[in-house]
Amino acid sequence: MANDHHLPINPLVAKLRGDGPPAIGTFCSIPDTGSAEALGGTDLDFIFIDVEHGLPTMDSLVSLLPAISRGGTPALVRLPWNDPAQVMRALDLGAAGVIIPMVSTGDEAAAAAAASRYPPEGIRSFGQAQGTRYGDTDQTNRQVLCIVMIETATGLENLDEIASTPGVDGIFIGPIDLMLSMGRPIDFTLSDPEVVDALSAILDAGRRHDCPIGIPLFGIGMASAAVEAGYRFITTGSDAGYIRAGAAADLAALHAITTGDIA
Ligand code: 3PY
Ligand code: MG
Repeated sequence: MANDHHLPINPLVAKLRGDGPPAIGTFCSIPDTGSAEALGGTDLDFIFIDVEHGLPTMDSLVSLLPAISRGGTPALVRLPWNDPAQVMRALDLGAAGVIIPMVSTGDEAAAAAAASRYPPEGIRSFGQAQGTRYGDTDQTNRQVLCIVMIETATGLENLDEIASTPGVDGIFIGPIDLMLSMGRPIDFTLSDPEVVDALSAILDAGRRHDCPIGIPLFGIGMASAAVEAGYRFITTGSDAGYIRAGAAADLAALHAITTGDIA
């Protein structure tokens, strides 16, 4: 049975592959439909629902995904692990793609890609609610994104086999887990020379294998370097961070006024 509200395309697919500006996304780390709908109503290119480290759980997706898509913004779901059941569930609930943490080998990347695609390319099971979300199963296979994370020293060693795995649509770097795995101290400025080398190696592999590379920004000050480096998708901020920052900015202004400490 066909789904009667087919989506034409997932705009992120062309964005990742194109040569225009990188796609920009924000973390959804609060499982609330109101805040998710507010994020989805912006001009962001995607929302990154963080089921690995944020408050949303797999159960939250049933309400978060429709809330975000009301604004027309594609939502990618970062799953807690490379588990085919979770991949299929997130896609069935309406995710435009999945982000799989801690992928360290080509085989692990291939497993994630297979879970994201219906036969003959993969092993995704057909469900009537979303099975033909983008028209038919072939078209849906082309429209959902399977993005794997490189964030382990082993993943770095196996960079080429991961970046060249058929069905992998992009690599999102997890710089902090990568540092930990490389035995380096956590440094949110990403200026540790060993980490700088690792990031360039990933970008080079992306160019070699025509695989878009993405990275989270830990502060908007990192944005121009990231754009210049050639990242195809970047994340900035989070719902929780924007609430904190907005409240703090107003509070600071009001404190300045109430204490008379203004120019
Ligand atoms: C990391 O830095 O490890 C991440 O997963 C960022 O999202
Ligand atoms: Mg990580």
